[in-house]
Amino acid sequence: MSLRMLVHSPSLKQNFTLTQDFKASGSSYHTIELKQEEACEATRSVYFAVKSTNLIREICMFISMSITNPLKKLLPCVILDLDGTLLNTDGIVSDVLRVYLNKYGKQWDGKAAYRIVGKTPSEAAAVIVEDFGLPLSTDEFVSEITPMFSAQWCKIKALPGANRLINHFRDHGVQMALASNSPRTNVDTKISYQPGWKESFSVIIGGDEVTAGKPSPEIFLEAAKSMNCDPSSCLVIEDSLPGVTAGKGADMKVVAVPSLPKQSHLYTSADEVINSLLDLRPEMWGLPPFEDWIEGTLPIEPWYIGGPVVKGFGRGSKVLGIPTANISTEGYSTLLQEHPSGVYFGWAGLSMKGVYKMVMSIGWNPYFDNAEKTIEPWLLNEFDEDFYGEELRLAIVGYIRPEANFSSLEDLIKKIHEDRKMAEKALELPLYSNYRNDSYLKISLPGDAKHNSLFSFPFLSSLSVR
Ligand code: ADP
Ligand code: RBF
Ligand code: MG
Repeated sequence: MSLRMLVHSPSLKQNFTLTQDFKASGSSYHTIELKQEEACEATRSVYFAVKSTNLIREICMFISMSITNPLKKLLPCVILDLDGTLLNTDGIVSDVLRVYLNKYGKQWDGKAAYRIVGKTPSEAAAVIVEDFGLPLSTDEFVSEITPMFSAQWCKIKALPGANRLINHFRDHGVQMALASNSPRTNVDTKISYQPGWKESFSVIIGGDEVTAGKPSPEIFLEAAKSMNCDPSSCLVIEDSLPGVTAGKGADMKVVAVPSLPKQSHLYTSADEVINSLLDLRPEMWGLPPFEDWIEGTLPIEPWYIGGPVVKGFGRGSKVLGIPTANISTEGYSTLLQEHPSGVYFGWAGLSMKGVYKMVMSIGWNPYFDNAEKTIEPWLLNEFDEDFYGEELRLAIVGYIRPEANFSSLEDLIKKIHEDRKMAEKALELPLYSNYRNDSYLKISLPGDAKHNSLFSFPFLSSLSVR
């Protein structure tokens, strides 16, 4: 599709006519790459995201703004939070607090996590000491807990999509800053375990390097200043509410990626709320689009999960006409915590039967608002009968979209059938089809010696994650 635009540049006192082709990218957005040869001495690129239907007015406004300052750097700068945004810190925080509170005869139930996310260490400590009625001062608590946290930093994993995002922006010359409420030395230590991160940021600021941490905008304003970037040209990516408040207070664009579930309705001041870094569309913010989406699907680092098929909510076939073979999530809480909710696809190996294409959701099924995070794999094959109790192995190789709510059951069903089509087609691509032969899926197929041993010792089936 071609788009003709009349663009006015107040600074150059001229009108320009630009013709651009739409380039399909992702599922529901089109990307336009605009080369501004007419307006600038050097060729520069600006990226736009438009929903296929509208927004031509918005495109013209955006171009007009860019050409107003033709000599100014056009690509926005990106400011990233660390804990909960790039690093999966939440699991470590819970693990440490569980052990620590046990010493005082208290139980960590995860609820306090909602009150400490995004806070500075001493603010978070005050919340814990008060909530659990601990018999010590905030400072004493901090000095006891700090070494326990530090011992875990080497184990913190990058969140899904974090390395992809950092590499993408670095390779496209987008300036990035890291702005964290954690003290600077903690930030430095934490990122030292993540290859390539330190060199990717042109600015790193810790909470102790400013007079007030988030929600004060100071840390973001400081980061923008150090990058020589106007605050209005900065995109902040943040998981916490204090961080979003700080970003908006700094007059920046803010994309929120809440790290705790079922919180997105609280992030009303953010410019956009996404479910995970996999859902970021840089072109919506004038940044170069990701180029790794293939036919509406995103290849991911494959992950594996398996176990005996158990009873689910009892509504897959009955309510939706879409059976989903649930596997027991017992023992997989870490694996489930590590993977963002969403719609994924891959291959499913079923003992005694074979290997099939599979599309699944992982999460809380917003339409039904489940209390528990579950995996709902739909095997793309007609079976004559149920297979409860059989060993099911999944290789999850690609991502399609975040879980969504729908205004009717019909809409949910329609969308799941679209997911099915997309997965069925994508799994034919060599990139994904090769995993069909993964030995993990075949370990328990008939005639396989390992199959027999697995089923002679049923307890082994609970060890099937790798
Ligand atoms: P539940 O709520 O117990 O998971 P569902 O209505 O979702 O029940 O149906 C899932 C069950 O249906 C699976 O456990 C499996 O035994 C059976 N089944 C039959 N065909 C399929 C299929 N194509 N994909 C997944 N499960 C299937
Ligand atoms: N449930 C939702 O509430 N929102 C979704 O976006 C959603 N997407 C799904 C996509 C696929 C491919 C599958 C298999 C299921 C999806 N579900 C979703 C889950 C569905 O609600 C669930 O399978 C039933 O509730 C049965 O437990
Ligand atoms: Mg089910």
